[in-house]
Parts: sequence; C-alpha cells; structure tokens
Amino acid sequence: MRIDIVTIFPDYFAPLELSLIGKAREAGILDIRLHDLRSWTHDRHNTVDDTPYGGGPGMVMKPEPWGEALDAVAAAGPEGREGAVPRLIVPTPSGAPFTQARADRLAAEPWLVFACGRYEGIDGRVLEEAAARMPVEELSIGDYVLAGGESATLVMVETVSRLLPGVLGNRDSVDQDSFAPGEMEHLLEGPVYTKPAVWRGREVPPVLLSGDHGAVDRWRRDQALRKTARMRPELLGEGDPSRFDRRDQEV
Ligand code: 6GU
Repeated sequence: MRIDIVTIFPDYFAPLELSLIGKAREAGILDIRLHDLRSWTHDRHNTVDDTPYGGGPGMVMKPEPWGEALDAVAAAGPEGREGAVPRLIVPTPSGAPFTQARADRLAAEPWLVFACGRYEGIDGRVLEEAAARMPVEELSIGDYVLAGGESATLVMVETVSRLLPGVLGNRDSVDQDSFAPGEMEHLLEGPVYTKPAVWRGREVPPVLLSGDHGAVDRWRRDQALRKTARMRPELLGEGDPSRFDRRDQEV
C-alpha cells in the first residue's frame, strides 16, 4: 500500500519508522511518504494560514498551498499504476467516525493520501475541488478535539497498516480483536494470561490450562460478553440479535 501524508509537521511522523510499521516499510509492504505543505508556499514566510472570512477565532489554512500540494501528490502515484487516483483522507473532528469496519475497507485500497489540517481547518473549497477528482473521506477518531490532524493520522495509519497481509506475524490475532468482523464484532476482548500459572497467589483461570479448546472458546466468549456489558453496554444492542446463542443469554 502507498500512503502519502501532507502536513506542516513531517517530524511528527517519526514513530512510523518504528516497530511493526517500520518493519513493514523495510519489507516493501508499506510505502509511506511525507510531504511538507510549506514546500508549496511561495512567500518569504511560507504562510499556510490566514484569518477566517466572516470573522471568528483562530486561523484557517489557505487554499493555494493545499491545491498545489494535492495536485503534485496525486500526480505522483505508485509506480506501475499510471493514471491511478488516490483516496483522500481528511482527519477532522467533524468527520464520519473512523471504525474498525472503515479501517478494513481502507486496508483494501492501494493508495491513500492524508491531508493533515491545523488551526480551525482547511478552506472549504479545497475538499470541494479535490472531490471532483478523487474520492474524499473526512474522518474523526472520536468525540474530542485534537490540535491538528497529525495524531489522528498516526492512529489511522497504524490501524490500517496492521491489517495488511504480512504486517502481523499471526493473522488470527487480527480476527480475534475487539470489533473485528465475525465472532468478535460489537464485542470487547476479555482478559488474557501467560506464565507463570500462579503469580502473587493469583491463579490463571483453570479452563485455560484444561486443553479443552471448546471450553476455552466458550469461556472467552463469556468473558467478552461480561466485559462489554460492563464497559460498553450499548454495543450489545448493535449488530444482528441472532448472533447471540442460548449460552450468551445466560451470561
Ligand atoms: Cl481526525 N482531527 C482533529 N483535529 N481532532 C479530532 C479528530 C481529528 N478526531 C477527533 N478529534
């Protein structure tokens, strides 16, 4: 997958050189490119913002640098895919919710461009004009306000990257995640344990040592149902009600 990120803070993305994502980049699974928005300014102060029309607090990102940046980035796609069009992702607290389901769909795309806004946002004409040339998604990572789209982009890039084939060692760990499509959809994962079997007088739940895989699966599902009821009861009302069996009702 090719990912381009346009930002006034390219250094913010240093963590994408580490761990899972750093290795995926070295392995050629992920091609992440950073672009400094200020390289598309033409004044001495590399100005990217101005005061809002209509008044109000804060500053708005100017359309000209964004227009040139998106032209340049969208014209220089992955090699061997001439004429390809990226999907433009715009992190904003006023976007649609970024969910695991949306991450799954983004992970199937060959090319994403993230446009990181700061201040009160980007001039409204930029996305309007971009949408005439490429699919655009405004996405929010939750109901709170960040200082800019950079940290939200890190969250989305990490969430999407770990879904790409070859990035995680163990494909099953993706399938068993909280929110993963299938068994765990709309459920939170329960507790996990490793050695030693007794620690500070506390035992690992005996069923996990029983070797009875059916009993282990049932226990894990019960734990997931309880955790969900405690932390996110509203999730139990989501999805197809027929996903609950008789044993689920007893938990
Ligand atoms: Cl995606 N951006 C900003 N600036 N704030 C947010 C957000 C995004 N998601 C939640 N808050």
